[in-house]
Formats: sequence, structure tokens, C-alpha cells
Amino acid sequence: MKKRGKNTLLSLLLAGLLLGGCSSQPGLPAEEDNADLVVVGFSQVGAESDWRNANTQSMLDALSAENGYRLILDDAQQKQEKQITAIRNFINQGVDYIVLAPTRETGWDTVLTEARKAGIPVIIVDRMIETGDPDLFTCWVGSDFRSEGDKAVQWLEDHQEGKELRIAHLQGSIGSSAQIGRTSGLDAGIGAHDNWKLVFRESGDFTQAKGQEMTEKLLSQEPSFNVLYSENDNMTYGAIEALESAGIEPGKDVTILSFDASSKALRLILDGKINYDVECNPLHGPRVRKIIEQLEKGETPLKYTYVEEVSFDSSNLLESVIEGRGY
Ligand code: GZL
Repeated sequence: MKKRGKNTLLSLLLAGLLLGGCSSQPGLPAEEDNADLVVVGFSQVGAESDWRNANTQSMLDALSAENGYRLILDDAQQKQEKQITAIRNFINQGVDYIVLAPTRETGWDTVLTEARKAGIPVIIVDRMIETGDPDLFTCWVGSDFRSEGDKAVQWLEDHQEGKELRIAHLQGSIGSSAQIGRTSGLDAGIGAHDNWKLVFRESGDFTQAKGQEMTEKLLSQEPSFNVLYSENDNMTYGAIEALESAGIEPGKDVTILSFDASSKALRLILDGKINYDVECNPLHGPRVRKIIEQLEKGETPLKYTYVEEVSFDSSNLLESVIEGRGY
């Protein structure tokens, strides 16, 4: 542990001595071997999607011991209360930095105030938090989710000109920035086109299983839809399962728009089963590492960093793009 953690390590060492032990007391935590590492507590949303797993791996690769870090990873299983507990544990452990990938936008002020009182910088990654006190976090790096939704709507305008669209909408985890932004883009599109009608809206919570379940519900309730707007690829995979089981050709009988643009989804574009996929880049590990390195040097990183993202359909997708994708 560096700086802040020394007090913690010192208190642990003293505790060991007072208990008749010495610095080699076997009961001392591994931290003794990590004296020079920057200790980072990372509260991750969960493992709900391929995107999330790629995001976790990117953080593990960037904040590795070889790179000078000890990363303490906590998987919140998509529950905010588990994230709040994890952050309090990081504070008690005296980590040097806290990285939070927030499940939802609201409900963070109390625990982030505790982190500030403990003098631990907080970096928000991926989704955004809603707070009246932006000083509760040092900086944020992630995506512009409204812009992602706008890209999908623009593609529909360009490729479905004048058609009567009956849109089924699979939302991500309700209250997450990704869901809020992508939904607001679609709502703006529907509001601007008299010939676009929303016929179904349910949350698939960004998982493949729930995406399939909600599409089965859609097929039973509103089979007249001709567009599926699915807020992440894993829900889209589940939806494709359900459509094909019902004898419906995804990408042909139903136009499918998806988000994340992971390799598996891009292959489905080449197979004609997904029509358009908006990239949401999960490889935040190097970006977070760069921010921490700036802070370690006493520099001030940008408060907000939006990552550059592109989109794909059959007109611009090459096999080479998929091969070099990394997730
Ligand atoms: C987006 C991220 C979303 C992805 C999903 O930045 O928060 O969460 O779109 C993931 O795949 O589950």
C-alpha cells in the first residue's frame, strides 16, 4: 500500500507486535508484500454481459501487480446495495483509490461522502452518477449513451424512410445511464416521426436470459412489430433465440438494432441477423490507469472523458475489424 495505506499497514504491524507477534507474524495480511503497490478498490456492476466481462478483464490487465497495482475487485451482482457495502469495505481497508462502475445513477451521495471524508479519491467508470455535489468524485470516463441512441435512430431514419415502424424495445437495467441515454434517444426519434409507433417496452436487465424471456412475452402480446431496439448485445442474442424458435427471421422479418458491438454481435451482422450495432467500448482499464498515474504525479486529469465510439452495419463491417476487436 502507498501513502494512505501506510497508516493501515502500520496499525496492522503494531497490532501484530502488541499481540506478541513481529513483522513476520504469519497472520499479517498479504499487504506486507504489496508495500509499493497502488491499492485500488474496484466496485464492478456484475458479470451480466460480454461487455461487462470485457470491461472487468480490461481493468484486471491494466491494474496488475506487474504494472504496480493491487486491484481489489468486487462483483456487485447488479445490486447497488452490494456496491455500497464494497465501497465501505474499501474505505476500512484504507485503499489508495476507489473505482466505481455504478449500477444506477442515483443513491451515491452518502457513501461517496464517506470516501471523501476518508480522503480516498473516487473515479467513476462506464455509467454516470447523478449528484448535486460533483466534487464527490475526482473524474469520470465512459460513453455518451444518448448519442448512442441518436445514432440508432439516425440509422432507422436513413434506412427505413417513410415506413410504418412498429417498434419493440428491450431496455437495459432500469436507472442505469446506458438505459436512460439509449431510451431517451429512441423516445426522441419516436416523438419526431408520426409513422413510428412503440408497441412494446420491457427491461431485459442487459442479460441474454431476460432478453429471451421478454421477447417471448413480446411474441405472445404484440407479434405485429417490425423493429427490435435492444439496448445491449446479450439481450439481442436472447431475442434472436426467441425469434428463430417462432420461425421469424431476425434481420429480415424484423429489423434489429443493438448496442455494444461485441465480436459475436458483429458476426451476426455479417450473417444478416443484426442490422445495426452501436459500439460501446468497454476497454476502460488503460484509461483508468492513466488517470491514476496522473493523480499519483499530482496532476489534474480531465473531470469527464468521453470515449470515441463508432457503429456498424453490413456496409462498413470488415472481417478484419472483428478479428482485431479485443472483445
Ligand atoms: C454500457 C454498459 C452496459 C452495456 C451492457 O456502458 O454499462 O452494461 O451496454 C452492460 O452490455 O451490461
